[in-house]
Amino acid sequence: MAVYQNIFTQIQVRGPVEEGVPLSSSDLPRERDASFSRLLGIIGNAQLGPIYLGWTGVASLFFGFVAIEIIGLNMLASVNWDPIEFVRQLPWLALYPPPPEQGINFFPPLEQGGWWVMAGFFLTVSILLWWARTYMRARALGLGTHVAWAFASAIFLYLVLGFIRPLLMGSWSEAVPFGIFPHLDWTNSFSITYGNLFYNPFHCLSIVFLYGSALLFAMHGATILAVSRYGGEREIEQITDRGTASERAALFWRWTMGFNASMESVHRWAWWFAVLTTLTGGIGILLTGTVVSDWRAWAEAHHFAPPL
Ligand code: 07D
Ligand code: 07D
Repeated sequence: MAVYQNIFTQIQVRGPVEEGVPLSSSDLPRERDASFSRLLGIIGNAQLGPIYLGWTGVASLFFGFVAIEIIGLNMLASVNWDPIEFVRQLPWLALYPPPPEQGINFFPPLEQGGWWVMAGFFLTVSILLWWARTYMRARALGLGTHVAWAFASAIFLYLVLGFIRPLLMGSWSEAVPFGIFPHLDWTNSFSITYGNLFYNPFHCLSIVFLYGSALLFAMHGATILAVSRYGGEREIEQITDRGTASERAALFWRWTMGFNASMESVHRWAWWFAVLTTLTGGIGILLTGTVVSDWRAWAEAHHFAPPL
């Protein structure tokens, strides 16, 4: 056991509540009601609360609740308001967008996708308000707005899937339904309808960045944990009073793969990989059906795939 404790990182020692630098006296009440959760720290150390809500937070939760309510009640109606069946069949229940004959009708009959349009509208408002919250809280703390712009990239893909591309195609019926397996069925049939998404080079790029994000995150998380015995996770000390942690971490990667990112640039790598996953993905979806109707045929024509 002693050997194990040396090989693996020791759990961080829990310090006092991190209150941060008070911005103004009005921020002081937020220092109350903090607790710790080792589970939320994945058996490490994480602080739970207090939370800042503000008007964007309250409004976002409200609209999100309205959206979920519309989706949930429609699903409940689809099983004749039977709560047991609702729970049993939940993963397969759906709220579908309007049928093709409705085109882009912003007010289709409720039973013809009207509920879907409403739920989509409220969900989008909720997500955009949450985005505003990430932007405004960052500015209030004097931070850069990197989190907000990364989130914006995910929202771009979401908007492409459910709003921008359906608009370009002239029909809500192109959009994704709400529902756990129904949205997977949509994903599958989208690929089949447009000639196999594997041959869409932007889908390839998106996969590169998705897999790359997981790899980078694993490398970075593991590296920092591996040097936490030298205080590697204590960023302030690492910046102001460089010890051996970041030097060893850098040396490890230089030895194993010939170069090392810096304490700063590794986060740029991570940011770009994450952002490009949904950005390239969104471009790939935008092109599908609008510019390219069959990716396998497109790939053949562009010598990206051999003739079948
Ligand atoms: C771990 C952060 C926490 C987020 C969680 C998800 C909801 C939905 C709604 C019951 C990594 C919260 C879930 C709020 C509840 C109802 C009506 C993020 C983490 C825990 N998908 N997808 C899932 C969404 C699309 C695809 C799971 C959302 C596209 C595939 C979950 C969107 C396509 C697979 C989910 C969205 C697509 C999934 C787990 C929006 C192409 C799976 C997600 C808003 C990109 C996996 C049963 C997760 C699964 C899965 C949510 C869009 C494909 C339900 C909210 C249309 C192939 N998707 N998805 O952990 O197990 O993300 O499905 O665009 O295999 Mg999806
Ligand atoms: C969905 C961004 C929006 C999410 C937001 C979050 C809430 C929840 C939560 C309260 C995920 C809002 C959150 C509302 C609040 C709480 C708890 C990001 C989203 C704003 N594919 N494929 C991708 C692979 C195939 C298909 C991307 C692999 C088949 C379609 C990714 C394989 C077919 C689409 C990817 C594979 C197919 C994709 C998604 C392998 C199906 C897309 C990236 C190994 C048979 C999407 C260009 C992402 C895309 C997409 C991976 C296979 C279809 C890289 C690894 C061939 C239709 N696929 N795929 O980050 O962008 O999504 O494509 O087979 O639309 Mg694919």
